[in-house]
Amino acid sequence: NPEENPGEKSKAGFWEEFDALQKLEAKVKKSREEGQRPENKSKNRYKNILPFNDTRVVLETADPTVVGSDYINANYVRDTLRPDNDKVFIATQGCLLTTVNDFWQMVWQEKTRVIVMTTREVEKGRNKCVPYWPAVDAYKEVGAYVVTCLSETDASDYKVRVLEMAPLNESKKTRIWHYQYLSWPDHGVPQEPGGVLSFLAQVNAKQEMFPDAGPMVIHCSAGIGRTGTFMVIDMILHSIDIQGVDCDIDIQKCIQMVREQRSGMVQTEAQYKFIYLAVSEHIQAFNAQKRESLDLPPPPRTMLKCCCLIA
Ligand code: PTR
Ligand code: PTR
Repeated sequence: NPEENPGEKSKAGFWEEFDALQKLEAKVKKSREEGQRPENKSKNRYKNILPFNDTRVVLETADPTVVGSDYINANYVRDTLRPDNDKVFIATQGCLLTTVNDFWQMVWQEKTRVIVMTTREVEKGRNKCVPYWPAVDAYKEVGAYVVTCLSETDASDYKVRVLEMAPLNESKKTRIWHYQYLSWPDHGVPQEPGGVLSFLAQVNAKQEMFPDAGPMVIHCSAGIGRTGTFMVIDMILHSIDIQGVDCDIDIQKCIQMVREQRSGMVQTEAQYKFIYLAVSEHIQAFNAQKRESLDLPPPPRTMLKCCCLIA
């Protein structure tokens, strides 16, 4: 609806749209066979959060004699609504002790250079993800690889770690950037989207420094709630940056498309609303920047309101 203003969308509006998505999701029937294998049970953090088979990441170093050894709870996710967006993500759960080596195998084979972690290791006294990286200046052997932490820097809402990864028996090595967002409140959403938007800008700037890099890996605890929220925001922002604010922005459709690749992406109505707020704020910033480059005066307040219309 072109008259809709996300900032003013009624509570019922968000609830209805999110509820419609939940009903559609219940109808998706796709195989999760690999995740359901008894051999892979210990590799799933939550027994009800399993990857679809058709988009799952298959580990290349699997032992063909060991059933399930090519399995990790991770899916490729891309914006299939926009063929011009060739960015591929991997969405995955927070590592368990049993999956740390598999996680690093995935990072190596996929040529990932940027890892985004949107959870703390422990929240409300519950383990959300084991620390799969070493402390600063230390190293950690992870299966066939060794990972060293070269540095750790604190930013306002996040930490950045520069890691170096090398196969144990080869001299080649790769740097990997680990961005951990720390300001996501337990069981909630941030009050305003500014922190997440500037975090995403940093993460994307790093990813773009490596044109040959593989998919960015994003994870939280289950790899669906916060991970889905970050991915959907990123996809929509990318569309706006390429096509301008007149492009067709449909948050509900975008979530549905992403859920066809990993189920349950965007878990709560609050996360759904947060995506609206983030997109709205980005549109305002985008328009302000455009006006500045055209040397136009700032718009009057009513105009700003129009600028955040979602078509
Ligand atoms: N289905 C869960 C619930 O309703 O509690 C979804 C959920 C789970 C939402 C955990 C948030 C959760 O918190 P966190 O993202 O901090 O793990
Ligand atoms: N069994 C958990 C639940 O439904 O509450 C699974 C779960 C846990 C789902 C965390 C989502 C969660 O949030 P996130 O994907 O953001 O880690």
